[in-house]
Amino acid sequence: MLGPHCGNGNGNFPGNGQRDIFHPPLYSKKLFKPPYSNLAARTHPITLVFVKRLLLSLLFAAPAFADKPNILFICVDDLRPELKSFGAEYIHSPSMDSLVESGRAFKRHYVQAPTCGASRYALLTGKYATNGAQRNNGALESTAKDAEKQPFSMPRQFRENGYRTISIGKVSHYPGGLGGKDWNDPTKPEMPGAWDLSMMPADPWKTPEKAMHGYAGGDPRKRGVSPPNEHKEGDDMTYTDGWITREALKQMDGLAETGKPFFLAVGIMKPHLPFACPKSYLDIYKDVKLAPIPHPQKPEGLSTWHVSGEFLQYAGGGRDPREDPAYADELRLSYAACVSYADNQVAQLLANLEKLGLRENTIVVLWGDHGWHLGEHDVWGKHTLFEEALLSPLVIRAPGMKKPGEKTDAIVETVDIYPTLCELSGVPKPDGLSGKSLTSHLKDPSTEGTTAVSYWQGNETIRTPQYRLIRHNTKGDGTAYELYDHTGTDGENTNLAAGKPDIVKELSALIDAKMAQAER
Ligand SMILES: [Ca+2]
Repeated sequence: MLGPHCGNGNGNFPGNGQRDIFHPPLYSKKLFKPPYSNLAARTHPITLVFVKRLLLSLLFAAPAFADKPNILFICVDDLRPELKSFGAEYIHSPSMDSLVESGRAFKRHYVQAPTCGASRYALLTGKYATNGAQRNNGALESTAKDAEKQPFSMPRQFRENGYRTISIGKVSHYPGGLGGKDWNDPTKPEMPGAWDLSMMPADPWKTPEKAMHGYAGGDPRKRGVSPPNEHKEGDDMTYTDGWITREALKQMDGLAETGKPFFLAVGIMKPHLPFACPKSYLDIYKDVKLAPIPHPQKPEGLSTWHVSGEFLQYAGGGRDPREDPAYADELRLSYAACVSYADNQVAQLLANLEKLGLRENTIVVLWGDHGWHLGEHDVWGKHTLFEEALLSPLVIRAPGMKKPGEKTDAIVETVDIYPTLCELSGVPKPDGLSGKSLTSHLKDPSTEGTTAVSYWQGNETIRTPQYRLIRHNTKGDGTAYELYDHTGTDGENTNLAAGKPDIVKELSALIDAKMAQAER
């Protein structure tokens, strides 16, 4: 199962009198006090387990865990580093930027796979994928069939060490965490034992599968008919992320009352296709003049270029962004609007954390599950091993961290997150994790990074400070590789593999050495 259905201010935090940074004028304010009593969110039977555990916890409070930090983990689907604080000056992203200002932004964070399910598999298991089943969108669901063989997931590890764990929205691959028909089968959890509660408030769209690609009014996607972008008038509840945030705020309120440490994961769906969000967010960009798309030409030689199949299943009314610059810019601004819509969800989560007095005892992670080509290399989508598809934003804010607001250029990977959160929380690290803790980077942003490996189908790549090597799953020698030098501004357009066999050999061996860590 490949990607077609899967596609995604600056200043200080409130608490010092600057709460207004969470209320940019063009964002809807009324959602900051959601009408929880009207909530009719879909809840699967795991909720019953949660309620039972909640009652038990009230009877048997666990003070031994009370000093552990909470974790608020925010996943943003298909978010490339298209944020003002990451250098995209035209983007209105004050809340994510405020997190950057008070935390540690990793400017060179690479995902393991340029597709939702496989990237999240690496995040949630902390392991590189070593076979095809772990490299596609069904990675968690398929490995969960034999729970004994599935790596011990991060939320399960926290849950078994005193944490209450809740997932709202798209955290694992399927929003709500269930596989099967309509992504809605309670007998098919993607990560058995991981969550006290896992849900997707899909109400207007009926099922998580329809919500994943939902339009205003509860309309689901119709392949070949529905447009790639839509911006109807309305508040945040017009589209899916408003529902996810409302439920997440409700759950955060409840968690704050338990007195136990929590691991609350919130999966925001935008800017994943379709680029659909309220018109007010698009209006932010009405006067923006975009710079030309960098290197929009199709690669001439061997590459992971593709025909943009995920994008082309939407109906553009006969227009193609690869041939129509005006349409390309329209889509780029729709993506930007969806980033701002996602940003307002982050705003509400952070503001609620503040309101509940939890900021000083909560680790916040913001993570994009992979990048996205907005026309670079003649691709509209992900699913390549180019920089555009593999680079995503990662921000970690830990209580008491040194030098907040200083960014790091160190190369880090998604698999590093699991051991980092274990170390910060005093939760034991399971054996066999592929990544390395990033706590040294939180202490000192000048700490050197390592290298990052990624994979897509049978092809593999490694990024070093200077090079990217891509190793294709084809027989042969120099023709099976792409080697790009990042010293200059070439942008992965000149394949140097044929002239640098020693570098190719060295980096290819490094891929093998790193991937071998997953076999331990
Ligand atoms: Ca994604």
